[in-house]
Amino acid sequence: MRRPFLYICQRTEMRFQKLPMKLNEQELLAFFKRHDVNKDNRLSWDELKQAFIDLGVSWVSWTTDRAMLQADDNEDGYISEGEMEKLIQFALKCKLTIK
Ligand SMILES: [Ca+2]
Ligand SMILES: [Ca+2]
Repeated sequence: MRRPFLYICQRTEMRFQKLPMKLNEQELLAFFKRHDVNKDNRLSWDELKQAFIDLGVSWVSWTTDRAMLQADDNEDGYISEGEMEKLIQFALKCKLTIK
């Protein structure tokens, strides 16, 4: 079951208020692309998790699960380039990048 987007953000917001970074959309896109370590142009669960670790997210596995649910449209377990926009919106809406 997918939960409504806003519900997830409300739940996560509190936990991410102290993050040290503030990135805009383009910086986030570049940031996530840098975490495609095997260069297959998509982010696996582990690659995404590492990205959140580097962002300073404290509930990393939880956040990675939620991000996957939101962004992985075709449910293949990877965030492809076409799905990254949703991933970025998730990060921005949940204030993952704001101090
Ligand atoms: Ca990859
Ligand atoms: Ca996918």
